[in-house]
Amino acid sequence: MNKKIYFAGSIRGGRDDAALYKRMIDYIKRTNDVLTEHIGKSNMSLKVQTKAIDTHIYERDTGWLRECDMVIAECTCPSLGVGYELGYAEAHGTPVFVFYNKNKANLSAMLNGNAHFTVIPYEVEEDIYIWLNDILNKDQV
Ligand code: 6IA
Repeated sequence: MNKKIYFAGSIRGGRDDAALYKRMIDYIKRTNDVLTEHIGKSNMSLKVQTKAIDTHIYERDTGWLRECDMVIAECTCPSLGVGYELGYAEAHGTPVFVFYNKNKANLSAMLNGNAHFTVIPYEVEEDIYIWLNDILNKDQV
């Protein structure tokens, strides 16, 4: 059965890795459902920032976080929103997998030191897909 994956990646924290998010999302989508496909979009407008729109985003995203089977996050680019989402997933007992490029980022101790999170430091992008295969094929998740 297809799993529902919540992919988390930086938006207002910075879009330097947007193309990488898209490649990861496309890879996951080959075998599973990604609830947050928009994270990889290159044309996302960051300027619109009204309270009403943000309330809608918060309500929709936390709903998806409650219904997903697992969270997969790319955390090389630090993001307040992603950090919040990971804590929210942990509070709901949802498995969380955190990827980061160890040559580019110094991961927060609040993620790296958290026993609930599976933290996956990588050096080259190809390694991500090997790990994704492993994670997505685990029966117990
Ligand atoms: O603090 P950040 O913006 O970097 O937080 C990124 C995380 O929060 C992502 O993993 C998303 O799941 C969630 N998130 C933040 N902004 C949005 C968003 N904005 N749409 C969906 N999820 C979001 C839409 C564009 C907006 C400027 C109108």
